[in-house]
Amino acid sequence: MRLLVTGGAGFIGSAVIRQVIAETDWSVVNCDKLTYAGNLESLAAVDQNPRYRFEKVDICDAPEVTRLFAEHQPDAVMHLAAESHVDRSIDGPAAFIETNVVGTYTLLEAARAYWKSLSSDRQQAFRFHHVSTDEVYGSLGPEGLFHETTRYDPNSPYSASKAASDHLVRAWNHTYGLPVVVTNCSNNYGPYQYPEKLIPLMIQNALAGKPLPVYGKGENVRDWLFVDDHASALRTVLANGRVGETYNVGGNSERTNLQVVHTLCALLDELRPDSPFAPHANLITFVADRPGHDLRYAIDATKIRDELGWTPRETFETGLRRTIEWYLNNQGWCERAVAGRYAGERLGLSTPSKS
Ligand code: NAD
Ligand code: TDX
Repeated sequence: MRLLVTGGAGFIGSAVIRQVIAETDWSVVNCDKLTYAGNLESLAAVDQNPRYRFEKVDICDAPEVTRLFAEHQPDAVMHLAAESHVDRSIDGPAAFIETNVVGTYTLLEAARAYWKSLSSDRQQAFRFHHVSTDEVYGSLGPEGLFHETTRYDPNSPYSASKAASDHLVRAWNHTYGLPVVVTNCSNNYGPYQYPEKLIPLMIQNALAGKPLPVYGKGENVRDWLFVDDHASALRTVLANGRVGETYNVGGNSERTNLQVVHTLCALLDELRPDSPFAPHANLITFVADRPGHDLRYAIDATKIRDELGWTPRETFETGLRRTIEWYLNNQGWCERAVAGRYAGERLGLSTPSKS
């Protein structure tokens, strides 16, 4: 099996590639533009492996994407390349429209032309796997779960751009017969996540004794999934998912943001008892809310469990401990990831668009 992964230098894509190289005999081509979020250091464990190749390509670059298909002859595409941070989408939506919508369209068109050129056996076996988010379903109240049939209701520029891309993928299946599968996953956490997202930002700030900025009252709920569990779900759907279907992926781990930050602070107190900043919960600071902040996400992952036998391995507590230990042991990765790019400043307060 030859797999073309887009966005493989990012948080989830690199987890997928490390897992695929370690646990299968597949070959992987990683197509990534290397934006601020792309980091080849996250692939150090595989970059000498003969089954791994890196191509620095922007998915919006149609001739280059066409070349990738011709040159590497993939049996499947797993599409993760995206602008992924909600706060950045509020400050500057253009890059989100460009990569998430136009980029997905460009990739679909190149995939379709390539797929049409394959023998009928290879056409049947081919898969275009689009990796998406639960945020396309909008916001839940205190009750209920997102199902695969939940109406799309995206609220942020990020989630609207992902919803648009989901619709394009669905249409390329319906109209052209391209064999697609789609997954919509809840919030991931784990090693190698860019320190702009809640959990790694809080870890980095706590270690530096900086305030831990909780938006609003910290009552918003997310359904957390350890990144390696997401990677295994993606492999499961790619291998066994039914063409044209959507699978929701979630961790059955709903927590308010305030619960997440308190749990994280308690673990840091335990792992760094001599820190001058312990108890770290004293650093918690309530700050202005995110504009349009979705209240609650929660996934019904019954379909992927019952049809494909996937369930997560980590609980939130075991996964968070592993994550914090990884960040404590990999401060160099964090420092290099943000150097000259991001100083931990507040994003997403709708300051004038940089685009
Ligand atoms: P990330 O921001 O860590 O990584 C994105 C990667 O895509 C980076 O390596 C970046 O360089 C690359 N990229 C961006 N624009 C590109 C372009 N035009 N061409 C080629 N490469 C480009 O994101 P992530 O958290 O790993 O998310 C990966 C995917 O999973 C995204 O599609 C995201 O919407 C989806 N997702 C993320 C989460 C989450 O909690 N992080 C949850 C559900 C779904
Ligand atoms: O400093 C912060 N303080 C805070 O209270 C940050 C960065 C976030 N938050 C809140 C906002 C959210 O309610 O924490 C929650 C999680 O925020 P993010 O880490 O920015 O994630 P979220 O907005 O939920 O989106 C994530 O999950 C779904 C990913 O970034 C998306 O790519 C994915 O699709």
